[in-house]
Amino acid sequence: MRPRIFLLSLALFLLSAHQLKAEDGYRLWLRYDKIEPEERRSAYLQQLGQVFIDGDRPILKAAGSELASGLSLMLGQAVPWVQEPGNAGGIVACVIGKSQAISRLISEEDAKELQPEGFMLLSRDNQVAIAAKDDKGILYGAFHLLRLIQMQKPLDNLRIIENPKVKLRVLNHWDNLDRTVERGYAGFSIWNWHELPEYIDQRYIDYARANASIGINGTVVTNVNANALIFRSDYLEKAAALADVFRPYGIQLYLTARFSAPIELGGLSTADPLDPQVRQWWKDKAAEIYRLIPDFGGFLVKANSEGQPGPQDYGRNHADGANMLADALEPFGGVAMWRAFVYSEEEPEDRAKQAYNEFVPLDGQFRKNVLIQVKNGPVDFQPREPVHPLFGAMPQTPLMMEFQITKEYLGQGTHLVGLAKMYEEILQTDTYAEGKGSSVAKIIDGSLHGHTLTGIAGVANIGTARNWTGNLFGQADWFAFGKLAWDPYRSSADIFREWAELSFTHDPGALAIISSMLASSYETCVNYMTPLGLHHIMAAGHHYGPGPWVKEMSRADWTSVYYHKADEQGLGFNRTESGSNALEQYSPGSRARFADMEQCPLPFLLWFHHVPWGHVLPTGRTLWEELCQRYHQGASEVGRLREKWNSIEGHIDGERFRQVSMHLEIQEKEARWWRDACLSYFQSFSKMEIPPGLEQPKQSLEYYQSLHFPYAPGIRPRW
Ligand code: GCW
Repeated sequence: MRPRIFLLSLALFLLSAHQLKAEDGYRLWLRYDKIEPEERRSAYLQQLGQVFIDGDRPILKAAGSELASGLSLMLGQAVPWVQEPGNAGGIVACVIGKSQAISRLISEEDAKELQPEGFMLLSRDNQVAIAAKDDKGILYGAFHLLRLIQMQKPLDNLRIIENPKVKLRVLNHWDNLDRTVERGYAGFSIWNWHELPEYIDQRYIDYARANASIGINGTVVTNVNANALIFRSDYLEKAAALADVFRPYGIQLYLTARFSAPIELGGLSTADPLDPQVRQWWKDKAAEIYRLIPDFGGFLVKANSEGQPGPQDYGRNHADGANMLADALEPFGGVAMWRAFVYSEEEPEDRAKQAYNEFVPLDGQFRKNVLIQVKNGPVDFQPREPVHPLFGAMPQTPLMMEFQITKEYLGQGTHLVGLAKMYEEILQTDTYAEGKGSSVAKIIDGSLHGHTLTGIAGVANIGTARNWTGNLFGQADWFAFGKLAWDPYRSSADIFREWAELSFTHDPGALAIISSMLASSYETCVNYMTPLGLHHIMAAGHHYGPGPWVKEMSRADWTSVYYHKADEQGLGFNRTESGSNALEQYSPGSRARFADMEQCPLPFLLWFHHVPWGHVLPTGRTLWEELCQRYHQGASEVGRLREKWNSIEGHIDGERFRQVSMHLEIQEKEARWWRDACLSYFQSFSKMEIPPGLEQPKQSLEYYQSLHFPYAPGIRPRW
């Protein structure tokens, strides 16, 4: 059969787009700039003249176009892709080079190492091959190869095998149907419900490409604070149009399910999960969705939490609710992702304990296609939390990790904070659930308790901002999420280095600086916001800026004073046996780390202990001195971040350099504000002086308390 040559329309589009918009961040890490110098380009051309793919199924077509356009742009000459059918042995293959004899490159032994969605990159005799068990593997392999070339790595004697360690790698968009984004700091929702399904924004395609390039294979396009309208047939058609865009990129679409939808949309009088009519309503709804979206992923549900309806409204439990939805999805292969971020109308004595109390008794009662989605920490995406005690405590249930990529509590749109460091810290935490070596990563990838259905979710930081994430360095967090979802054991250092090189420059000195900025920025942020285990001391509502004084809210566990418990004696939440005993929810191994005030690691000290102001810490300083020290250190380190960035000015294009500079300037100002506001407030309890040598707050506590920010984004305005 004569190979069919596909037109390089995408390549041409990208070429012209690149010339118009030089470096505004739109291209993310998929920049495909022309390789320089010319000799290097020609060396690649020896190996990469043409792309042969054994099929023209949609995902293979997407891989072919991406390879052809990426290679054409980087090599400065058209690299076509052709369909080359039929490779034996259940392997899908793609060969890049001058001829297509794939069988010479891949042995049966090699092929055995491949798992679903995994890929292998091999090279020999001026040929590079991508082999996989399925089309998605080819797509991921194509992006991997393009990345190697972007980073100008040699392609000789390649033998790379990568299999994803987690099955469902999904973004959660907290996007409302009116296009506002809850906790979004990058503009409005990219889903234009008004113009869908007819108008397909190029952004949808580029969004899918970006996600596929880092292995993300699912997306929940609606907010967990859900609107039942998404299940109306007109909205479903719009969602189906998005699913059609995502499909060739291996991305499944999911929707959030409002538990009361059978009442609101279906006209029923109840949403009781044991009511036959309700159950039938969900079955019919699932069938309707699958008619429109045959590869629909399933539902994500927030129930009985922060006012959302749920099974407890009818005296049922989370398993009753989740199982009802799982039963509706099961005939079609869908999953129900049920969130463990719950807290009820009645205030518990410690909110950090509630999810564990509600879910652990249900272990073993969930259907096979239910995953429980658990935030990384027990309170709420704080700058630093100990790991959620549910990890390891429900061995019979697959637990999904939920990370927040959007920085609700970590500086929102203006702060540079390399979140991979936080994700890594959590994933590598030993839960001691099955003895030493029971890391969170092993729970998430299913290996600790033998689960094959596994997942990880990230609350997206994506919006209509031209550079997608508002803060340019937010792109690094999106990238890192994908990388860690694929392989939760990867090191943040590798990820930072890779992102920096794909995004900015090949200069080793500049790369070292950008990577070090990302690496240190997390600890820096924790220091100027919530050092030593402090948490939930942000301003109320929008959570922008400091608000340790917040105490008048409709419920105590929304206030700051509930969490820091500052008084004349000291600071911190006693969660030991003599306090709320949240510690009891951890396995004995973890408990032992935290139980003793003298031994407790300093990053978690005030999370677990109420510590006297004058108590001397292992650093030799009193608690008060250490607190002052850390707040000051954090704020001054932002100054160093700025210096570092300024030092690489010549290596970064003007527009992106300025974007980051301006944000760093804001970050420094805000870090000082955090420091001064918090220390002034805590000083009103400690009654101690800020140690000599450290800058004194410029303003009074009353001044900091009087500040208001009606324009802070992220929630629906209430003013
Ligand atoms: O972090 C909190 C946010 C809410 C969010 C909630 C949740 C979507 O402040 O805006 O609601 O968590 O995770 O459900």
